Amino acid sequence: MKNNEVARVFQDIADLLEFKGENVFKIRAYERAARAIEHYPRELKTMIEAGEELRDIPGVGEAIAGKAVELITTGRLSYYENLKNKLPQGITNLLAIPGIGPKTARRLSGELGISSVDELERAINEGAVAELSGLGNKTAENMLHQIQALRRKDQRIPIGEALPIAEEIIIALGAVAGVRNLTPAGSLRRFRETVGDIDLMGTADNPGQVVDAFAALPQVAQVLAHGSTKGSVIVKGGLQIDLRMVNHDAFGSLLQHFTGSQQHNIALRERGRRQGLTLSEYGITVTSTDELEKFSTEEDFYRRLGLQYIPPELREAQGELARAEQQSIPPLVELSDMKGDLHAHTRWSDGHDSVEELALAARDLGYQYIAITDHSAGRGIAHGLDMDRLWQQIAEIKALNDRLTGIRVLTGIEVDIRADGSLDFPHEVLSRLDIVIAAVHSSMHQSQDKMTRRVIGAIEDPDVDVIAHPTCRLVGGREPVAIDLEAVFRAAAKNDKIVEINAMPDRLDLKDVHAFRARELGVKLAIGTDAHSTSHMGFMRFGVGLARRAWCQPRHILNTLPLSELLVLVNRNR
Ligand code: DGT
Ligand code: CA
Ligand code: CA
Repeated sequence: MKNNEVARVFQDIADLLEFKGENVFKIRAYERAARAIEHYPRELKTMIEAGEELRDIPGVGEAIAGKAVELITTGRLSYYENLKNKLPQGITNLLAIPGIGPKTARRLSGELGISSVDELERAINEGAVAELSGLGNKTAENMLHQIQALRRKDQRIPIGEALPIAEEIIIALGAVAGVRNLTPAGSLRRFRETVGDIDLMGTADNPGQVVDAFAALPQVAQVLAHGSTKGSVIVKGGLQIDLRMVNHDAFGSLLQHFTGSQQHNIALRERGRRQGLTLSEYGITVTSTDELEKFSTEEDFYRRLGLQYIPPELREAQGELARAEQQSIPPLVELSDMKGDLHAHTRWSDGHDSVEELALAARDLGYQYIAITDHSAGRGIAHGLDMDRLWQQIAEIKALNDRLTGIRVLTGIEVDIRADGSLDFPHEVLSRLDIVIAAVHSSMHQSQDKMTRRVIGAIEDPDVDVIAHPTCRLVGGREPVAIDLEAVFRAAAKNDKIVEINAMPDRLDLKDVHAFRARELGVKLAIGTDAHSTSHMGFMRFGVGLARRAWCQPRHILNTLPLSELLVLVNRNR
């Protein structure tokens, strides 16, 4: 059972206790634990297996730690089951709808017999909910909106789809006179792997004009709200976009507020309260005098609170405030730090472009090097290279390096780790290449034990430099393979091997919390795009965003090294 599932159970418990009218401190304790567990960078399951204490997690007390252990080791929690059994069925689903508190839920269930979201929707459409005394049409309509929003939220959009849409709209709105600072906020700016919606912020001489242009965009399928400073639309394809515009001098607090995360903002507001300050999207109010201070930049906003600037990717309420207070947030890796791409495919295997086309694209991106890592001819991989074709490719790369200036093409391979743990190519071949990345592409349903040994075997092979996409998961698609990442990371650290952050937005593998843990264990990471065409090389920014969420600095990322230092490192075993 994963952390977010555990967190959901504790949040449910909090809601059920509230429904019952229980002690507020007890309710808060479950809520706090749910949040702490949801954002905790390590899987609780792994901690339990390692015999570590869950009580050490801030926000998790003795009683809740015990319940977490029961839940994770047995898959169920008797306390939770008992609680649910004593309450009307389906009540949890109603409580999950924003705006429906325990009191309303009790009436919907008691007076109308509603026990599911679908039943509630039907009752609203039939007018039964509006007829409940004290509720009325407006409340019922609002519930309907919340249900629809909730359904949309269920279908989160991968960042790889959302960011280009946001950028397209930013370009279109940039044509309005007097507009400035148009930028994504929310989870998109924090580089979460999926987003519930797109939040856009900006400033303008005349904010209303920009909102008008927004509502009139050809991409828009439905306008949900249209005011003088904000608008909300659904674009074709079903994604919601919220736009907020203010005058130029108040941009910093607006952007800060709507970048979130909500938990980060809650912690920040709490801190402000202790300083006698009230925080909002409009600025900071000195509580005693009611005087509003405006901020044109986020830097100024954080400085006013005595804090170092906090990069959006870190705003997840995971200790970033304490670090900002000590001015000790490190400089995170940036796209401009990247000196090359270490994972790319050409027409030699299943890519679309030639080695030369990739090399020139890499040079255009300002890189010093690109590694060509086509597939080996393992079973199940189309057009993998056999030894003969690999030698031909190496000769082509050698000739290319003699001809091209300003970019070095590294020879490489994405060698398949077979089901039995052996590699597709022998030492004689692998030792001739600049860089060897190894990855699993088949037999993905092996037991955790077997898979873990399979990957660690590759890590211990002296010819292997990098383990690519270690969990094989696909965002919103294939589940990760069963693998003990903690053990993989420890083996990588011990053998001085590199683990990949695969930047392809469908993969993002390692994911943020795992990259965080790998870095903590001293594992060196590499960001590879897994490009199958020159256009995919732009995926690097997604990998960098993910690495930043894992608090990575340039020194944690192999391919921030200049060519000369990189070559020393990957050739150390050859
Ligand atoms: P998402 O859209 O689910 O991927 O996540 P976010 O973080 O983008 O959340 P969203 O779009 O609901 O709100 C954007 C930010 O606005 C959020 O991170 C914090 C801030 N915010 C301000 N007021 C509220 C509020 O009343 N509720 C929520 N959820 N967020 C708020
Ligand atoms: Ca959002
Ligand atoms: Ca939003």
